[in-house]
Amino acid sequence: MIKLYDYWRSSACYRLRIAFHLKGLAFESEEVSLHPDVLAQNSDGYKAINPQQRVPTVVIDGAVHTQSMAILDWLEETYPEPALLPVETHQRLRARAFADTVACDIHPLNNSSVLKYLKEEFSADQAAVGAWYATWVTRGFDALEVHAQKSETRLLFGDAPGLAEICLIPQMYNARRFDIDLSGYPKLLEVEASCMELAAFQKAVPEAVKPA
Ligand SMILES: N[C@@H](CCC(=O)N[C@@H](CS)C(=O)NCC(=O)O)C(=O)O
Repeated sequence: MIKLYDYWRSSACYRLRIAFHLKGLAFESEEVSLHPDVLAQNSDGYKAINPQQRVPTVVIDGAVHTQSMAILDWLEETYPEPALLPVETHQRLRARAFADTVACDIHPLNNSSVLKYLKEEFSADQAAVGAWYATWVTRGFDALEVHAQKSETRLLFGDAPGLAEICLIPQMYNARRFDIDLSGYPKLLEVEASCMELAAFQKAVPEAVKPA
């Protein structure tokens, strides 16, 4: 059994929830609340588990691991079916690059502790923080829409979801939370709609796992 230190609204946790469901793996979640009034990630107890004070953390066979993309790599190596990457090497590379655009270029700039730092250290008001968020998400999505438009399949790199969708769908959820207009990304919206027809995505969606 895999243990996931999880927060319902965390997009990095959402990636792992989707992937575990796609692979058909059982996991149990323990909440680490990132809510601004709680900030459980900064508690001494959680810091002892994850010194970076972020989610997700997983415990696999008693071993503690962090970083969603590294955990997704482990997952693919350990449970190759169903595959999360295309077989053809250039398509594999493209799928990884698509996922990295979210995980390396969009998400880190929009992390809650980064936005908090902008407010606290640079006196950014809500409008400035919103503009910061919108800038990085739209620059990333503009590029991803161009790549997605080249796809001739139902989803991004085939007819089944993989690493690219696992990263994209949580970031789109996150963008809506910040009132980003996604209407300029028709292919991304189409891919999202197709993913949301699948049980693995439905079960992982934040509202489905939100603690009562
Ligand atoms: N690169 C990390 C990012 C983890 C991350 O930034 N998690 C966010 C939630 S999506 C977090 O814990 N934020 C709380 C904080 O920074 O205090 C991964 O992919 O696992």
